[in-house]
Amino acid sequence: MKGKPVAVLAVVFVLTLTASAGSISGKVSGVSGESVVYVDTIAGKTFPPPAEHPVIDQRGLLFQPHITVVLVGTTVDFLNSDKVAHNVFWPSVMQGSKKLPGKNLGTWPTGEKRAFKFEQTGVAALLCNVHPEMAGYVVVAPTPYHTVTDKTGNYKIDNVPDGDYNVVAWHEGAKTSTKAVKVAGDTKGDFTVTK
Ligand SMILES: [Cu+2]
Repeated sequence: MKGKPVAVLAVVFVLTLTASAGSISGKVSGVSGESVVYVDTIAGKTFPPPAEHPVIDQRGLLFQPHITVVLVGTTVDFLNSDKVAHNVFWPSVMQGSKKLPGKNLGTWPTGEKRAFKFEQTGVAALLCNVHPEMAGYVVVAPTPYHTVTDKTGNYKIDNVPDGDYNVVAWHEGAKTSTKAVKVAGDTKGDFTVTK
C-alpha cells in the first residue's frame, strides 16, 4: 500500500497532460448566414461515431436544421413531421472537387423516419423530389471538432486538443477555405470565404 500515493499522483499528472484541450473560435466573413467550420483529417487519427443519431426534421416544407454537420460514420435519422409525404435524396456527395455517388432514401409519410449512415466525408445537398423548393445540407467531417456558425458567422469549437491542424470553413455555394491553425488553449481562427 506504500506505493499508492505515488501511483495516484502519477495518474493525476497524466490526466493533467492529456486534458490540455483548447478551443478554436472566430468568425467566417465574406458571406451571410450559417457556415460550417471543422478540423480536417488528422493523420493517423480516427474517431468513433456517436451512438446518438442527429435528427433532420422535414417540417413546414423545410429541412430542419438547414445545415447539419456530423462526424464521418454517424447515422442520421430523417424524420417527416409534416402532414404530407416527403422524399429525401442527394444527387451526389462532393468530396472537395470529387463527385461521389448520391443516394435516394425514398418517400415516407408523416411521423416516420429513415436512418442513413454517412460513411464518407463530403457534402450532401439534400433535396425532396416532391417539393423542389426544399433544400438542406449534411456536411460529413473527418473529425468530431466541428460546428455550424451562427447566422453572423461566429463560431466556437470546444475541446480541441492542443496541436497543429488544418481548419476548413464551408459555406453553401462558396469556395471552401482552409487554413493552418496551431491550437494552444483558446485559439482564434477567422476565415473569409468568397463565392
Ligand atoms: Cu418534401
